[in-house]
Amino acid sequence: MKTLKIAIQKSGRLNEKSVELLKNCGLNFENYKSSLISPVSNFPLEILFLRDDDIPEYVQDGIADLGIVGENVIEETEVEVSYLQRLGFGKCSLKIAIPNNSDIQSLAGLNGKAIATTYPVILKKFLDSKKIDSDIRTISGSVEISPGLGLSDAICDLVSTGGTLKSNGLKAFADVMSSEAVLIGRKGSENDDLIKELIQRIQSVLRAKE
Ligand code: PRT
Ligand code: ZN
Repeated sequence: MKTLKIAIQKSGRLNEKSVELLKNCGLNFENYKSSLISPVSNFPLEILFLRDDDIPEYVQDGIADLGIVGENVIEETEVEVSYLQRLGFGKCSLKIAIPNNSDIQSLAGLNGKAIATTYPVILKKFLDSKKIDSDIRTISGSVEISPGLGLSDAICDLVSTGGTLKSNGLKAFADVMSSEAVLIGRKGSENDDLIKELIQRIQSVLRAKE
């Protein structure tokens, strides 16, 4: 019998909820922080623990059959995968934010301005759709300190409580996308019997939570 592989985040904001969801589906597995792969003893499934950024490509390329990852990561990596199920956790929004004392007043005011982000692909599409031409500065983290350092006029970053923006003297200015954790698979994988069985279990866990 074939064994499916599901990729989930190894550590970070989605790890705990992903593990909890799979356990609530009745799947038995060890969750050692040191292991990268964990077999499920009562379902033909192996769990791969990965950096979230790698999950969409692993699924697209067939290294994993399924993945749990934020929609923001999928959109940014521009992969071809099927969205199988929204999971209701990891909710956040990708927003453009500006310093509290900024003189930018409208989206058009972002023309010619520097925007720091770790999401250049999504930001570019958004700005193009609004016919705005900004200088997108791709950085790998700590985006929120970049205006204070004089490195950018605005940022584009994920926001959940808004606390990070506030404590850095920034205010939300425009919504780019909203995101939550989703179950993804390869195109067409929704027709696979084992995958169907797993989706049904996930859906009943989600229904029980409503
Ligand atoms: O190590 P790995 O690469 O796997 O993890 P990571 O560091 O890239 O991602 P991680 O664990 O931080 O986030 C994983 C996913 O959680 C993201 O891709 C989103 O889909 C989702 N998520 C939900 C968030 C947030 N909420 C969130 N608030 N991801 C990041 N943040 C950050 C944000 O970037 C900012 O720095 O939290 C800060 C803002 O939070 P608030 O509450 O102050 O607004
Ligand atoms: Zn990441």
